[in-house]
Amino acid sequence: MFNSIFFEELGVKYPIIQGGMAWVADSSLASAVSNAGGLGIIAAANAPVEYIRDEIRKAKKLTDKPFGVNIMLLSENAEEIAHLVCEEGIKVVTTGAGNPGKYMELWKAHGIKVIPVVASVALAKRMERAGADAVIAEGCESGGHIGELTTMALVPQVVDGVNIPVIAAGGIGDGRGIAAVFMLGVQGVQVGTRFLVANECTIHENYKKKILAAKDIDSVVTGRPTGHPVRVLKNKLSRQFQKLEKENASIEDLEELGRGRLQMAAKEGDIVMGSLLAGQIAGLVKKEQSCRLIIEEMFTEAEEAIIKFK
Ligand code: TUI
Repeated sequence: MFNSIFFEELGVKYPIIQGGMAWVADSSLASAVSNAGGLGIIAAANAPVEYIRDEIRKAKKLTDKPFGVNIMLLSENAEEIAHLVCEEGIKVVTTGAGNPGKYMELWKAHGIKVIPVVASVALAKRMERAGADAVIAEGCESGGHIGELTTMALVPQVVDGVNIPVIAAGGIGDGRGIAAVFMLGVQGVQVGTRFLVANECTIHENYKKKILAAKDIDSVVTGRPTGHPVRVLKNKLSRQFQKLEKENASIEDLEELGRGRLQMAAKEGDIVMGSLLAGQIAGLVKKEQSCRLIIEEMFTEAEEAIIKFK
């Protein structure tokens, strides 16, 4: 029922992309998603280039299915990663937190499918003109760095604004969410938060427990004054951010407070002073499962949701 020519051409069974979650989306998660019939993604974030090369090579050993790399454009390493994906023969690149226009020609010359994450119609149109193969329209329900619009408002406007496939992201955690955004005209979904608790996701158990215990109102957006708002689960760190923001602290002080916090949460399991990136849909995520079960369950539910209305 949820057939998508775009994903079929990529050799991907289910129209689902795993979010390029910084310090979370490694070769273990990406290969498990790809082996389960979705499109797995390794997040380059601001990790050292050699670490990302190793992760790409590990993923190649773990799956013979296509997988992609997410490039976080605010990273100092973005340019080097842009070349690395060409050297490593990566087939799909997703980008976040910026405009990847300057790399587009390079990636197209290497036959890479480019799928930028956009948070506005204007950027979606610019990306289409620059040669993007599809765009991911990401609403502010998402975890991590976000734009202003909700998925419900952004997605249909992007669908109407471009002639390339649109993939929806933000607030999609089960099959009802998939069915809903297909009604808005998309060809696929990107899911992050639900994969945080996948068996194959290597983040610290403490982080997984926080996701499983989260309620609907447990996330908050910090960092607005820096120009890079980020949705996280509430904890001592987020409260410190809010306090500094209220006191009109300098951008340097806010950035200093944020340094290294993703690794602290994901790798060390510091759920008090680490940055627990998660979407608003965390409240819906109640069980740890394999990536295969997550994907199969979500698409079965989506079909059931549609059949109800037939
Ligand atoms: O990129 C993400 N999510 C992320 S990146 C990240 S690491 C980070 N940590 C602290 C501060 C900033 C980043 C954690 N989570 N999602 C994709 C995304 N891209 N969401 C929103 C956007 C976006 C926003 C504005 C893309 C482009 C844009 O405008 C660019 C332009 O030039 O118009």
